[in-house]
Amino acid sequence: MIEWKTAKEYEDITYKKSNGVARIAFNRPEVRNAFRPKTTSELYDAFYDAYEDPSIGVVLLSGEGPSPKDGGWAFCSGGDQKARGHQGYVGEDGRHRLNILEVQRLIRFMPKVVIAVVPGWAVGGGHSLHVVCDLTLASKEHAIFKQTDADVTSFDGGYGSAYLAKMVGQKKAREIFFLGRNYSAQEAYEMGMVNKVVPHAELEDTAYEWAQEILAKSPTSIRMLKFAMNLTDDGMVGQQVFAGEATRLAYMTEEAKEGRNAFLEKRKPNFGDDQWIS
Ligand code: S0N
Repeated sequence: MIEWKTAKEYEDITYKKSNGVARIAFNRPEVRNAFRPKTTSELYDAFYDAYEDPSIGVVLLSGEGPSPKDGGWAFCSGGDQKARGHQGYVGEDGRHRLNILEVQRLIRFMPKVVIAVVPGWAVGGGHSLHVVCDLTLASKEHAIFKQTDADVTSFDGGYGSAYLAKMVGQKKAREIFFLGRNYSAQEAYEMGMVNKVVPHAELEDTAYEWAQEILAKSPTSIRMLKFAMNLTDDGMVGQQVFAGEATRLAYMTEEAKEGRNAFLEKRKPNFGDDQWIS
């Protein structure tokens, strides 16, 4: 039994923590967990908290359910089409935004593992979110993967499509986007975009177990490996993020302490002899 503690109250999402794991879940099951600008702002806020909290090493992204209307399960059905205006999604302040892309970038660039825990529909921008997560676990009975972007003229030409193609291959990615069919958890697993198909009743416990296994590993290794695997697909930004971690490691050396201290003490640094190792 996982003892989740609510980390912060929100309207459109739930946010909990337990033993090094954060759980963020869409909480609009009556619209298949579609995101409106408020949902996205809350998601960003919760992800940023998990990003900054040194006790958190793994984040689970999921969807609450079932729907009170019809009992259906969803991870996320993408942008709320009722909130869609002519330049993006319109919030209570009347402004148009495409701020789900900022959430995607935070998931991609946070030095922690993010697992998509898919209890039902993963559709449109919801499908893209599972693609950008590091790992995906899916409900055997209820998860369905589907891309409707080309049906509603609201398409993700970034990670959601181009990175998906790296994951499942060009032909399959084009089929997913051009035909917009439904794929079961097992089909998604066979394509290489799901790590494990899990009986629905065991989904959350399995995700938590995977998180605990990861938390037992070396944190530095995990973040260097995540950023190393991102690097070639993320260009100069990938290099920047990976190099930031290299700088962090350099800060931990005697050499770096000497460089800082020499500046503060207004003297020439002495980095010592025999430091030019091969
Ligand atoms: C999810 C689907 C397949 C489920 O079908 P099912 O089980 O038959 O249920 P429904 O009866 O259709 O739905 C139940 C209720 O939920 C509402 N609803 C479902 N999805 C949405 C939605 N996305 N927006 C608003 N409402 C939704 C239904 O209306 C219904 O309500 P009632 O009972 O009141 O009628 C099926 O529902 C479906 O196909 N949904 C639409 C999926 C979709 O087209 N999503 C949008 C796709 N595009 C994106 O997500 C944007 C991409 C993106 O993220 C992006 C990319 C680049 C730049 C920016 C962005 C960005 O968005 O910011």
